[in-house]
Amino acid sequence: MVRAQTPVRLTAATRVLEVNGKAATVFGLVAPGGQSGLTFAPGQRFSVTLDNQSGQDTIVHWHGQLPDWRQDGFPWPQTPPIAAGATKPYDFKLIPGTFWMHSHQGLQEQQLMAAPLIVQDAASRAADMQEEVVLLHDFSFKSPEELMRALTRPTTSMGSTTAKDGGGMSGMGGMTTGPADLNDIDFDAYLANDRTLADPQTVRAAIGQPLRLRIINGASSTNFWIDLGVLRGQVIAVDGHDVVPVAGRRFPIAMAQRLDIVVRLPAAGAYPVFAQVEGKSARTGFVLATGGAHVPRFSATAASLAPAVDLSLETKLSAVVPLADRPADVTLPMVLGGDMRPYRWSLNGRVWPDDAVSVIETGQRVLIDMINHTGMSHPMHLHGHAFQVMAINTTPIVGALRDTVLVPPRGRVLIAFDADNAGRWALHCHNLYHMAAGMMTEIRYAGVV
Ligand SMILES: [Cu+2]
Repeated sequence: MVRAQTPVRLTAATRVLEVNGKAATVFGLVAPGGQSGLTFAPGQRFSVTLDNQSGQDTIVHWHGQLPDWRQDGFPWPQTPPIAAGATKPYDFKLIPGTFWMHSHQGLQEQQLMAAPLIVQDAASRAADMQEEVVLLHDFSFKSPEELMRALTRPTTSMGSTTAKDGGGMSGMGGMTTGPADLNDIDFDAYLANDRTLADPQTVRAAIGQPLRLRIINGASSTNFWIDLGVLRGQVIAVDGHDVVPVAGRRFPIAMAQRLDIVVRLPAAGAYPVFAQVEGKSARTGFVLATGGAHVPRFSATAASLAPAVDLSLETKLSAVVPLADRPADVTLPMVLGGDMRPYRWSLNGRVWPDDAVSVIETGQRVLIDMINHTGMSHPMHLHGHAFQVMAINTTPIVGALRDTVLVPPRGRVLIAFDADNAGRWALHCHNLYHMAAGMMTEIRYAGVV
């Protein structure tokens, strides 16, 4: 039986968090029950009324979902931001998996206007597996505008919690030929579901029972390593799309990516799951514990620095349902350029909004050949399509389906998608500050105006 859905009200709001013992006013995307974000049952549509109570103009992007472009949540001229106090209705077919939503307006994402968007599928529902959703974020008591000004100001004098120390570190992922440059910003805290390791979320789970972690990297400018400690996990999906399971204890997650990891607790006790910042000892996390187990305090500082997030996992991934095997109709070269000084990031030498539009046609198999000429990695996100990773540094793979892929320093990643969603679509670096400094372009279907 198909029931008409009553639209869910999602409120873009402000809220107050306590971080490191201090109050901070941030944004949120809040469901009627007060929880962050939305969870949909199998077969439900994204029938939502977005109520903008944030006090600012905003627009919210349904990251990884495949709506009509006018509902995608990008501030095109045809789809302007929602004014403060206004509402906007949405209705589109959902695809199952771990997704998220975030503001695509200015730098609001840094102020935590981000939340999970979970769509259960019938099989995982039937398995009745315990699930936990964890949204990671980076946090600063400074405003994002202040952080951006520190990055773009011409001098190099920067405060300790604002700017990077400038040194960078050697890439350890085997992809780089020169020093990699990590972490544009030194944040005041890193959050897992709004909490630090001083007061982490504790999830109670039974011994031996499978537990599905849906981990979302909602950070604006931070790549993490997920460290399961003594637990061993299996990655079963990335960016909401099922992969042939990959086992391990440490997995990289770039900005905007998601990892679905199944773990089991081997015995009574408390098991921390850390998210450690690449190039740093700083970490956040949460705790899995059996009923009644004592949960000790876990340090927010790891014993050693984490290496650069790399493509070590990517090379092992393959989609459960890959794209059909067919030749490409068009290949779009995409050169990732730019530098820290001046702080400007480009695609094919152009800086948004002065970008060169790539025009494609419905029905084409499109390749994008991304070549990174910079000393930083860039998590590249394409709106409106799931793409498959086809080659890493010219080595072909039958990779994962994704919506965001990391292109390492001086690395090269080839992706493919089928042009089946006519519209205007953004392709951009998901480092918020790189995007704001120009690393964005448009892929437009011929005939769309
Ligand atoms: Cu970037």
